[in-house]
Amino acid sequence: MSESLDPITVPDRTVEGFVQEFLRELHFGQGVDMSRASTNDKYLALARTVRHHLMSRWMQTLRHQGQVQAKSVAYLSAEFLLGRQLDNALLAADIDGIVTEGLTSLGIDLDDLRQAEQEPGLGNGGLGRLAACFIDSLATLSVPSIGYGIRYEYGIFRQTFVDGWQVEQPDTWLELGSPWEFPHPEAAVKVNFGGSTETYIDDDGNARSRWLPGWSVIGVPYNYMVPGYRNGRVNTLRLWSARAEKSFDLQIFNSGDYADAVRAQTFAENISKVLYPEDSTPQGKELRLQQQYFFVACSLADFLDNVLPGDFDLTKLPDRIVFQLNDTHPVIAIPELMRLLVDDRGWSWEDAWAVTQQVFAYTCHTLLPEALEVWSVDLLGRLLPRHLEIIYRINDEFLAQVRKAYPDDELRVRRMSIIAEFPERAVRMAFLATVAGAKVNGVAELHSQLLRDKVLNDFSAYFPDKFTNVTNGVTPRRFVRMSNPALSGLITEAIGEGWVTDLGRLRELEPLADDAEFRRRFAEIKRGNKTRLVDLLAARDGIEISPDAMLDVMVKRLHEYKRQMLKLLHVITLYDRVTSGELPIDQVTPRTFAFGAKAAPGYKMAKQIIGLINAVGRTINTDPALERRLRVAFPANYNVTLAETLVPAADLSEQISLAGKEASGTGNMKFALNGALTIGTDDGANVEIRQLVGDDHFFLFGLTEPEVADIVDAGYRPSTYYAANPTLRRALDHIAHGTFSGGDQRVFEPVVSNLLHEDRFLVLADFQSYIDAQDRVEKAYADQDGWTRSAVLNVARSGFFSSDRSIKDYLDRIWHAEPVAPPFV
Ligand code: 6GP
Repeated sequence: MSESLDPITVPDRTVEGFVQEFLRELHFGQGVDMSRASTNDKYLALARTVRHHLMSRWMQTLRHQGQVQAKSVAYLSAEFLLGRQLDNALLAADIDGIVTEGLTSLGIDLDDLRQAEQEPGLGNGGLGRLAACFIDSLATLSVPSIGYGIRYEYGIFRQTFVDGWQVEQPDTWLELGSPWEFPHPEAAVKVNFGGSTETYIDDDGNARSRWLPGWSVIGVPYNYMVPGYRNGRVNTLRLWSARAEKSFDLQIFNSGDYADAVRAQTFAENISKVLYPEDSTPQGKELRLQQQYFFVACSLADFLDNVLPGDFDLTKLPDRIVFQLNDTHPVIAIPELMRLLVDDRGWSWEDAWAVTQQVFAYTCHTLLPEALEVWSVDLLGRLLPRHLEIIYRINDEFLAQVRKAYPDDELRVRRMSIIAEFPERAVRMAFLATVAGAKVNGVAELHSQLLRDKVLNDFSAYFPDKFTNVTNGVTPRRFVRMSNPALSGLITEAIGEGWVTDLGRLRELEPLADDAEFRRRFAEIKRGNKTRLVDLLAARDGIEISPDAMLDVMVKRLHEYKRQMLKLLHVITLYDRVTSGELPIDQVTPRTFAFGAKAAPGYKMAKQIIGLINAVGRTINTDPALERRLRVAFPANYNVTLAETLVPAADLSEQISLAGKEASGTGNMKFALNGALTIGTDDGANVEIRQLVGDDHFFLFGLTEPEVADIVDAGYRPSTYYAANPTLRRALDHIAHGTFSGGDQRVFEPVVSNLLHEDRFLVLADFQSYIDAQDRVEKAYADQDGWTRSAVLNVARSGFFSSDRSIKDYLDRIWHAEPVAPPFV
C-alpha cells in the first residue's frame, strides 16, 4: 500500500531547504541566533531538523498500523543500549550529504555537533545492545512492532579511573536536553503495588480473588523513533518514566514541611531513576522488582487499551501480538496478563490461560546459574500479592500435569516447580517463562543446546517442541555502514549497495580476497581506521598508541567468566620474556593491547582485575626495555560510541571465555564483520563464526565444553597447573611479588589467591593453549598480506551475523508474523 505524504510535514530535501530549517530551529527552538549559539544549541537544532525528516514517515507508519492491524511484535526489555541517535537518523533518512553541505556553508563542522550528543546508555552490555539491534532490524524489515522499556534518568554509570581503580559517576545523559524523545504525559498509565487480596463471590456465584493495592505510581510514556533503513518506515520505542500521582502536597507545603511535600514524588520517581549496573547477575533488590513490574504493567495496559482498537476481541489476541520477553526481567508480564483478563475483564481462568500461553515467548541470555533470576516469595507477596497467587495457581496446575506424566517421580516434580524451596521460598522466573511461554530460545547454537541438555533439561524433556535457537546478530547499519564508512565504500564499490540490508551478499567479496589490489586497499582502510582511533584516544583519554602496531582488542563487561585475566597473563608473559632476556625486543611484534570493560560496582574481584590491568599497563608502557613496542591501552568508560571507532580499527578480536559460559557474544560478530581475526574458544557464537570463516582464518584454543565438564567433575585443582608450567608460574609470580604494585605484595593478593585456589573459570587450565595460539597469531601477522586475505574472508563470510537474519529466524520459528509492505518509500 502506498499513500502520499502530508505536504505540510515533509521538509525540503535540498541543501537550501535544510539550512533554512536548521536556522529556524535555532531561532524558534533554541531561542538563539548563529552569533550566540553554543555547540549544544547547534546540536539540538540539528537533531530537531533531522527529526523532521523522519516525522511524517513515523505518523504514516502509525496510521498504517492502525488501519492494517497486522500481527505485531512487542519487544519487552528492561534495557535498550541505543548508542548515539544523530548519525543513525541521518543514515536512515539518507540526508547526510545535504546536512554536511548545509552545515559547511554555515561554517559548522558536523563532526563537532556529533560529539555533543550523549549516548543514551540505557543498558549494561550484550543484552541491551541486542535489543537495540533488534528494533533496528524490525524497522528495516518492515515488521509491525514496538519496543517497550524504561526511560532511566541515569543510564549505565560513567566509569572513571582513580589511581587505576574504577570509580563510578552518574550518567547524566538528559542534562543538556534530549531531542530524540517525545513525552506523552496525557497518556500516562497507573500502576499499583502492595496491599492485599480478598476473595469475593461474583454475580454468577463463583468465588474470585481481587487485588486491593496499597499504593500506586503513574508511568509516563516517552516515544522514540526507530527508523528503518531508507524504507519509509519508522517504528516506535516506548520507554516509561515513573511519576507520583499527586506530585505535590500543598497542605503539607503550607504547613512548612517542604521536604515532605514532595516525598511522594521522590519515592515514585526512584522507580525509573537508575539502571541497575549488573550484567548477568541480578541484584535482589526490591526496587528492581518494582522497575520490572512498573514497565510491563505500563506496556500491557498501553497495548491492550491504547494500541488495540476499542472493540478488539481479546480472544483473538494471539493473532494480533506476541510479547517477546528479553530474558527474565519482563516475565512478571505473564501473571499480569492473567490478572488483566481474569480479574479486570472477568474471564475464566482456563480461557485466560489459553490466550496467555500463546502470546509470550522467552529468550534466555545466560548460562550462569547465579544469573537465573529468582524473587523471594516474601518480597513478591509483599509487592505484588495478587501476582503471587496467580503464580501459585499456574504452578499447581503445571505440577499436577507433571505428576500425571511422571507418576512416582516426586523428585522431578520438585525440580520442576516454579517455586524453589531452598535456600528460601522463591519464584524461579525462568521456569515461569518456560511454562507459560509458547517458545523458549537460546542465543547461539551451543547455548540453546546447553539450555536443552543442562539448564532446563527437565523442561525440554517435558516440552520438546518449545525449545529452539536463534543465533544473535548485529545491525550492519550501525556497526558497518555507519561506523566503518571507508570499508563500506569499498564493499559498495565492489558488490553494490544491497549488502546493507542483505548482509549475506558479502559472500560476493570472497573472490576479491585473492585480488592483490583489493587487499591493498582493504589494508589501507584498516590503517586509516587505526589512525582514526589513535586520534580519538589521544583526544579523549590522552592515551598514545601507534597506528603501526597490531591492535589486539578485548572489549566487553568485566567478568571472571569472560577471562580478561587470561589476556592479562599473556601480556605479562610477553613482558617477562623480554625483560628476562629470553626474547630480544627487536623480535617482538609491536602490539597494542586494548581493553575496555566496566565492572558492576559491587563486584569486588572484577574491580581488582581492572586495577591490575591498569597497573600492568603503567609498568609496561613506561619500561624503557620494551621500547614502546608493547602497549596497554585501557580507555575508561567503554560504551557504544567508543566501540564505533575501536571495532573498525582492530586486527585481533579476543573472545576467550571459558567454553560453556558465554551465551553468544555479539562483539565477536562486530569484529569479524569489520575484518578482525578472532582468537577464541569454542564458546557461544564463536563456534558458528569459526565454522563460517573457516579454521584457517580463526585462532582456536582451549578446552571444549565437555572437557571442561569432565575436569570440573573430576575436581579441578588450579595449583597443579601452576606447579607444572614454568611460564605460567613466572607470570603469576610477577603479580604476587609486586612487580606491578611497586613491590607491594598485598594489593593483588586476592587475584592471585583466587586463581591458585579456586579459579572457577579455568584460566590456568587454558593458559598454555592460549599462549600457543598467540604464538600462531604472531606468525600469521608476520605475513601481512596473508593476514589481510584472512581479514577479507572474515568479512565475506560473516554476513550470517546480521540482526536482520536473527529477526527473520524469530519471525519463522517463534513469532509467526510477517513483514508488511512499508507505507511508502
Ligand atoms: C548477554 C550474554 O552474556 C551474551 O553472551 C549475549 O551475547 C548477550 O546477552 C545477548 O544475547 N547476557 C546478558 O547481558 C545478561 O544480562 C542475563 O544476561
